[in-house]
Amino acid sequence: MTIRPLVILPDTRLKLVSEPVGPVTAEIRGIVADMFETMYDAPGVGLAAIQIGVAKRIVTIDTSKDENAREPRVFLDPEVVWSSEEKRVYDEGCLSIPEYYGEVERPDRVRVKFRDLDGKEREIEADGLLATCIQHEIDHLNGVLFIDHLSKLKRDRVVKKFAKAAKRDAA
Ligand code: K1U
Ligand code: ZN
Repeated sequence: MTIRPLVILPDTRLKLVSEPVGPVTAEIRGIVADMFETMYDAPGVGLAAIQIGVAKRIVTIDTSKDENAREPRVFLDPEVVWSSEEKRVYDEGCLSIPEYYGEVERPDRVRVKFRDLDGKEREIEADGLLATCIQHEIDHLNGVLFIDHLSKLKRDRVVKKFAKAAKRDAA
């Protein structure tokens, strides 16, 4: 298992639409293991494969509060099949946009269809942080960032700030 470098804004790979996973091979299992290693190290509660530069529809999540009672979840090819009318606002962060937070409104509960690491089709109903996180991660699979849900003014400001930092780091 390897901690992989995170893809950071304004890297254009974050705008890619990721590809379906296909068969669950040893390579896919290796990517998932590296995603958990990277997510726990960051630390984060979720990660989409594109955040380590892999454009496949793979998501890892662990919203447990206790480091000694981990609840790792893997979602392959996840799809929201139902969402509640009720909304919830959460001050979201993103490992690809470090130290920036913004309030995003999303459905409070969602039903998500996905495959597990045995390739078995499953469905869960999520609420609370898990619902927010899975929607944030599915957005990543479609090249959408949480800042795309903010006003143009806020989005432009943060993109400009990270573009400037990237330019400075490259010099
Ligand atoms: O996808 C990502 O960039 C990971 C992101 C997931 C997320 C967080 C909050 C709302 C929606 C989605 C993060 O994990 S940011 C870091 C974070 O929230 C956190 C880190 C340590 C402890 C608790 C939370
Ligand atoms: Zn993110």
